[in-house]
Amino acid sequence: MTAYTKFYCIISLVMLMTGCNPKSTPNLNVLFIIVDDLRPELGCYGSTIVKSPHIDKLAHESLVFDRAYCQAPICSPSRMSFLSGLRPNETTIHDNNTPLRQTIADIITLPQHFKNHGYQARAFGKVFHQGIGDSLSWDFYDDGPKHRSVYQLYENTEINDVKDGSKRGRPYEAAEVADDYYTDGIILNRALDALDSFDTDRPFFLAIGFLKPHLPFLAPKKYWDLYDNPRANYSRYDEPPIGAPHFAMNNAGELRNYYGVPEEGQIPEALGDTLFHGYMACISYMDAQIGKLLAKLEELHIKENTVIVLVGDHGYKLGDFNDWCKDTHYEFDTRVPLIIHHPHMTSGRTSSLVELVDLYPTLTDATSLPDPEQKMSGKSLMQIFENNSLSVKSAAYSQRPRGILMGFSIRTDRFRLVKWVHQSDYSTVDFIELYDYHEDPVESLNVADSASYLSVREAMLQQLKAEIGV
Ligand SMILES: [Ca+2]
Repeated sequence: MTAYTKFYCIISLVMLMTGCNPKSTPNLNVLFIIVDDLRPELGCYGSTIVKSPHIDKLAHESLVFDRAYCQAPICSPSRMSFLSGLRPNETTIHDNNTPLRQTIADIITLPQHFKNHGYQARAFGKVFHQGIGDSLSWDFYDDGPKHRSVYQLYENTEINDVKDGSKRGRPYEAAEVADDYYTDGIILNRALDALDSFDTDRPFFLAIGFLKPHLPFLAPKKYWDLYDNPRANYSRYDEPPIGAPHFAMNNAGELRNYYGVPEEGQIPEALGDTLFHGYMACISYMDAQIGKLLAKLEELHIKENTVIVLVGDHGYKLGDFNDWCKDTHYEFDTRVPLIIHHPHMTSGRTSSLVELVDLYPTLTDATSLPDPEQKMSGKSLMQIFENNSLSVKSAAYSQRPRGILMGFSIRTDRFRLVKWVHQSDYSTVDFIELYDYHEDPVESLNVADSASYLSVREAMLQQLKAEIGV
């Protein structure tokens, strides 16, 4: 029982003694907002480039986690982890195609747990990965529309007729259309309808999966017009870490699937400028939808009874490390935005190390539900609301395969170690990376083989073994 749960029990006891029935206290709703491929590129995280006023306003009323890390730096493995409360080595899901129940058939997912406790559980957009949604988790879910289904300009829809069938469409678009011509406006409308139609005598667990700023960067032109060559104001780190293995980067693999992007070699600077602009435009577009969602909560007078979580499923590189997109163990790809608004708790920010796998026990704790009778690999973060300097764990972990290898990363307050082992035999170590953020905040140098770091390396390997078993 955490301090927060104890607090709630004491309140309930006082209510009983004073004649109030605690059962008349309604359970808190949960609004769970997952944003696809959003790194902490937000005003509330210090970005001076992006315009994100609505998320910034939410952050001002919330606890902002400055050091939150995903457990896998790509979409589905990350989501499967935090929606199940298990780590990737426990879900054994490392791709975007494997359905949850194929590997952990009897798991009670986070939304399913709330549904089992009387909540109305609905999902719209990309919550689980699209196409492999989990019907047991919800009363109702709709995981459309897809990323690539809503080009608006003829020049881009026409590409579908002329491009190589293995290619996707153009990686960006700015059409003069209303918000709901593109994906996130459509998802927002479905979410607003859901909020209007929930029974008012039962709490809800509403999950919204916004698709932007995931590729392709499609957003109404008015959001592109908020920026004028924004990359000119961005200081990027051009080179990957010295001493890192060649396979650590992902070579912009996902981006190269799109029309007009070279299949190898450098991403041209002019194209990079447009893509950077598109990522910022898509954040502002998604941010505007979140503004409408939060305004609806206030209009319905339910914000005061609702826990709101906003999270990115993993980070992103925008030419950083001479690379694009996600899928590495480095800070750009594993560090995510995490904002939790609790109507009964104070706002603020914390630099406590936390993981997305902590969301499941945090939300049960935040709503005073019991934990499910199954393994929970995360920890409740509710105590951090009471003491924002509190440390609930000493490290964050991530996992990602690369070819025949599997990479396991441990990130502590000061260091990150990545251990690359053979997938067929985890005892066979291929490569070790170690970064010291006090001496090298941008991960420019792998010091794993430096004599002065041997004791750090050994201690982190032991901690990884103890926690993850590798
Ligand atoms: Ca994603």
